[in-house]
Parts: sequence; C-alpha cells; structure tokens
Amino acid sequence: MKKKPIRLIPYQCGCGAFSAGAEAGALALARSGLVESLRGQGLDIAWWRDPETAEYDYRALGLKTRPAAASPAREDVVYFHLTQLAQDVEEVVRGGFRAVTIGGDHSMAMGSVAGLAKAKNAAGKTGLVWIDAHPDIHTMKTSRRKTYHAVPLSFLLGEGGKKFAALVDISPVLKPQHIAYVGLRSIDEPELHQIARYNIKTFTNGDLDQFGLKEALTQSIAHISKGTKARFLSLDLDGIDPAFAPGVGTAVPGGIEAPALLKLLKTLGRRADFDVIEIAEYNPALDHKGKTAALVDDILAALLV
Ligand SMILES: [Mn+2]
Repeated sequence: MKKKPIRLIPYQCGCGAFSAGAEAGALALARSGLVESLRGQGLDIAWWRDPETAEYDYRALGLKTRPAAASPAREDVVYFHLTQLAQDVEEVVRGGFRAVTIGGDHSMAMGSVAGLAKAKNAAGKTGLVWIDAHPDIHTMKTSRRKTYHAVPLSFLLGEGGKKFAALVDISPVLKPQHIAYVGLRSIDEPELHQIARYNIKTFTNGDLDQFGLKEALTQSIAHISKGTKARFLSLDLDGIDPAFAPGVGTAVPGGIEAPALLKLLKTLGRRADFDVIEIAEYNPALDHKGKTAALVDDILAALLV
C-alpha cells in the first residue's frame, strides 16, 4: 500500500493552558530538524504552515502581553488558533494527506478533531484514542483555573456552547462510545463524574499495570473503530512518564514507559492507520537537552515510517 504524504500542522497557542510555554513547541521541533529527520527516513513530509512565519500565540491578535487567565481576550486567542487549526486539518485531509498536528496546549484537540470530522463528513462517526495523564473533560464551570486545555472532550461531546458550535460548524463532533482513554492517572472529581456519565472506555495507569499496554491499545483501537469512518490519535506527551518526556507543562509521575509505547506504535499504531495524529503539550523550556523533542521524532517515526 502506498503511503500517504504527510503534512505537519503547527498549533502555536499556549493560551489554553494556565502557564505559558506550549506555544513554543512546534517552532522548537521545526528548529530541531523534525521534518529533515523524518524525510531522511523516507517519508514525504512537510510543514503545511511554517512555524517560523505562522501566527504565534497572543501576538496573532496584535496583543503585546499574554491576556489574563479566564479573560475574554484569552478566549479570543484560543478560538482564533482553533479556527485556523480546524480549517488546516480539514484542508489537509481533504487534500489526501495524513495530518500531524503539533502543539501547543491540548485545547488544540477541539479544532483538530472537528477538522477531521468535517473533512470526512464524520460528525458522530469519528473515533478518538486519547493518550494522556489527564482526561481533559472538565467544563468551563468545573475547571479550577478556567483553562481551555482542561475541557476539549466536553466541548467535542457538545458541551461547548453556541460560540464553540459556531466555530466548528458541527456539534457534537464526537459520540462518547467512540472515545478511548489510555494512561489516565490524574483525574479530578468532576471529570470522574463526566467519564461515568458518558461511560467512556478508560484505561487508567492502574489498568495498564493490570492488563498491559498492548492489551489496552489493542482494545482501544478496536473500540474506536466500531461504527466510525475516521480515526484520530491524540497524544499528550504527559501521558508518557516524565523520565522520558520531561518537556511538558503538567508532568505527573508514573506514566507510560516510552520504549514500550514506541514498540506498540510501530505495530498496532501503524495498523490503525490514523487519519490524524496529534502531539500535544510539548514545552521546550522545560525539556532536558532535547530529550522530549527526540522522543517526538521517535513517536512519529514509529507511527509513520
Ligand atoms: Mn491533555
């Protein structure tokens, strides 16, 4: 089977997180030679938007400083980038490419998943594997710091209100039975309630210890493939243990071991043939000598080469 060419889409927004830093992720990966490395491994791959010149965080709206958390200006920045990301993913997928979205805080999933659903005419028929320490299923009411990277799943399930629905054009984007969580280990009380209410397939880190990562990923991919016509993998780097991925804003000890994950992405991940692969929450300022950047390179090589 001929491999689809790949286009990388940057999400240079960190305003969905309480602390700044993730907005610099795509640019740092571009400068560390991600595309050149993957091309060297035989892939047809290029940036859809060059991170060097693409719209950057709050500066995209002409602001001089980062707007305060929970302010209307903060929402404007996030929605600006989400709109662009949703359009980019839709265009890239419609163009016959595989899309890889590079963040950026995890609010990005609201735009990227919506973009895929639109491109494939798959609202309510898009499957999502979500590898993360956090379920990101707060609402703006329950998120303690009112951050957009805490709410993407709720928004995609139809709890984003009129403004978000207008932004993505389709709502709800996802059905709860088409989602699988892998690697959760920091779940807030209101999120536990959401997961139970929606009955979302979940493998916590404790479950991974019990069943093994291979079984969890096998079941997750099968689960999200049932009754869907598009498949999305969203990988928050904090799902991986901070020993392997230190460059994240909200590190939680005890995560997935990178070597085991890479091995399974090469087999199960490749076979799953995800339409869009998302790498979220890379924070280069917190990285240790490019360790996390090198891991991103390895993850994409495992899935794509
Ligand atoms: Mn996340």
